[in-house]
Amino acid sequence: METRVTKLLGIEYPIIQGGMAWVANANLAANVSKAGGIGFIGAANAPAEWVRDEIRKARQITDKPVGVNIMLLSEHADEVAQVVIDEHVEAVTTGAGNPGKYMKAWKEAGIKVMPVVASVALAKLMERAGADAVVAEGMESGGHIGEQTTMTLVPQVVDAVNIPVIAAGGIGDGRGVAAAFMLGAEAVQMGTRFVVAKESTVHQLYKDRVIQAKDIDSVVTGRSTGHPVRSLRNQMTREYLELEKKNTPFEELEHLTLGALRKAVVEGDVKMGTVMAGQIAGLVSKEQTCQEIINELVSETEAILKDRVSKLTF
Ligand code: TUI
Repeated sequence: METRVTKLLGIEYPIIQGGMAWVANANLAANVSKAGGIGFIGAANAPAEWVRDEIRKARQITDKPVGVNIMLLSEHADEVAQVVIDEHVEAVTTGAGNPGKYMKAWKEAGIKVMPVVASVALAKLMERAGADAVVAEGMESGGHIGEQTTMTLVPQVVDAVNIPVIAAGGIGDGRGVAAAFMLGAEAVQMGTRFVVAKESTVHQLYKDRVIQAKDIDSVVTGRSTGHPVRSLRNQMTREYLELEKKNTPFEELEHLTLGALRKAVVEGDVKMGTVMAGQIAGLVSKEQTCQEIINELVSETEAILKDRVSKLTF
């Protein structure tokens, strides 16, 4: 399973754990790396010192490469951008914006830079700015999303750039990994499947909600505010979508979601909290260790690529 991405990052398998806000801490990221993929600590809105501590904790768990995801809407983004340099992080992914202003400093520090993009235009811009790879993320993903699906976005990005493309959004098992490879991706980024990893420290009620989710259980709130977010349907999303229908002002909507992700992840409030998860939640059915998840993904993918593809007749 060697690709340009495994060679770029010095990892065994082309499997990346998405840097999920509040969920992707040192424990999750380091255990994904230890299992042969690569984990990303989600900096989200956290202060830079939290990120530094998590990087150091991850180093205690594994000497394999570990990454940090920088959420560019964060007021701490500038400081976090410096912390990843100071702490010699191997790789950075970015979300919810254009990381152009940090690229030069990261490249000079030898960091592998892989911006998450939701469009061909941003992918091309990032290649020109010196990105090592791009993560093409479809709207099947949980959290903050773009408009295109993974099925349509990935091949268009693959055609538009020469750097390797990592597919994200809607991938939950070996069938999804194999399909991403068919679209031209050289690695996958997965979030929802790792939310329920044994090493994931999210509240048990959050994990249970993901495991119980059916195919149609995710909804997108915030389309009216310009920050569309996919999460699992609950009382909060029902109230939010009602208010959006009534053209409620931005501030009032913000009030409903303020701190809501933390409420779900830390306190287990799956009614009024934001239970971010992707559309593939319906396929995620059990808690497993990061090693079990990665081993299963690899064996499923290999079996499909060997068996099913070779048996196709035309
Ligand atoms: O960033 C993500 N997923 C996230 S961030 C997050 S925390 C948050 N919570 C509430 C509101 C906003 C953020 C939870 N999940 N994924 C990567 C991603 N990036 N998806 C879409 C984009 C994106 C969208 C527009 C990237 C760039 C962009 O435009 C860039 C530009 O300025 O041209």
